[in-house]
Amino acid sequence: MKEFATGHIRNVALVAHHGVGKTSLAEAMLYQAKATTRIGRIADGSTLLDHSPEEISRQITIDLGLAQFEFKGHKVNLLDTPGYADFVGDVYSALRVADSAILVLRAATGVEVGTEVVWEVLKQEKSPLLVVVNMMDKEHANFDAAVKSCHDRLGLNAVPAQLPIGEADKFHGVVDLIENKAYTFTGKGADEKSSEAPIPAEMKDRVAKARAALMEEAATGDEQLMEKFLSTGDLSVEEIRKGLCERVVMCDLAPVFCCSAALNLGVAIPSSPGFVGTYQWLGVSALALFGIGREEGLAFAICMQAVWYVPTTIVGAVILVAHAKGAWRSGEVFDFGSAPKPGVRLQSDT
Ligand SMILES: Nc1nc2c(ncn2[C@@H]2O[C@H](COP(=O)(O)OP(=O)(O)O)[C@@H](O)[C@H]2O)c(=O)[nH]1
Ligand SMILES: [Mg+2]
Repeated sequence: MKEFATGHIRNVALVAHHGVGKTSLAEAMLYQAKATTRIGRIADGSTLLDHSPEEISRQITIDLGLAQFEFKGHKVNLLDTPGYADFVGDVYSALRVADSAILVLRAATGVEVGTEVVWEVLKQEKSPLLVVVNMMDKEHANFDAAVKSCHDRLGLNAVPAQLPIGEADKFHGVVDLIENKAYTFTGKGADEKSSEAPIPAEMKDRVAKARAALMEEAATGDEQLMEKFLSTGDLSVEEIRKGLCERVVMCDLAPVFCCSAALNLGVAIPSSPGFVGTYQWLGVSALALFGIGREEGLAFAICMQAVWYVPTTIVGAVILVAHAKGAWRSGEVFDFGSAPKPGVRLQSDT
């Protein structure tokens, strides 16, 4: 197996209420990254992650699963957690070793009871996170209401980094607010193709307003950026990324994206960075990766790494190695299910 330096490994946990599409999103990301040649479907019991007989018959995730893929020279370990409160222990395990989290919401309901449960764990573990509003294709999908529910019910500073083009059966594209570009979809699933398109005329005002809000949020943590934003009303794409990175790392802000995981719509868009699963690059190590590796960015990243990420990464690596003994299966998907819980195994190993 190809080896990656620690700095090129990302551990990302998918967390949410049950049934909102975490496993489907993981499957679509694995497909987009070419880690698999087909998109597994929950209904067919053909997913890489929900593979035990009980998970297939119940169509739910029961055990914490780990899948990996390579993206832009980085190895991404995705930790797919179960959504039922009975299994919340696995959410703790995942977030303890993850660098960052993707909080998935259902577009029609926004924050749900299970979201509130995982939110408590996210706060406790101080996980930098992004939000993905999934199921944008479903009836009653309402992106704005889902974002609002993050503010109202979680007190989370959720800031759109994308806007959907159309909702429910009209969902057919996204506007990337960072790059100020629009993408529309043709086809779905394995046939999905995104291509750049003009921002729809009827969305221009809304996009301008949302982008200004995003820029203001990006500028808020950085004096120089704020000065530039106040004097010119504008920031470059790199400056927006830099400002967002710093605030995401400090858990001050969660950028919000949207997609339809089961249909593989919006999971990846052609321009960089595009791939929702790797938007955790907005996290600490992203400072270098996103080409904003200026001296101050790197110094900040190194400080954060030393204070927090090095100890947690080491602990995470030890736990993963302890559990992985003999458990890697074909398809490079690792199942925690049959292994003892982290800590127990770790103790007996030492
Ligand atoms: N229409 C639609 N269905 C979805 C989407 N994402 C997931 N689903 C379906 O919702 C159900 C639950 O999905 P799953 O990935 O198991 O959710 P999890 O419990 O959060 O892992 C499955 O039947 C999926 O096919 C989506 O974006 N659109
Ligand atoms: Mg699942």
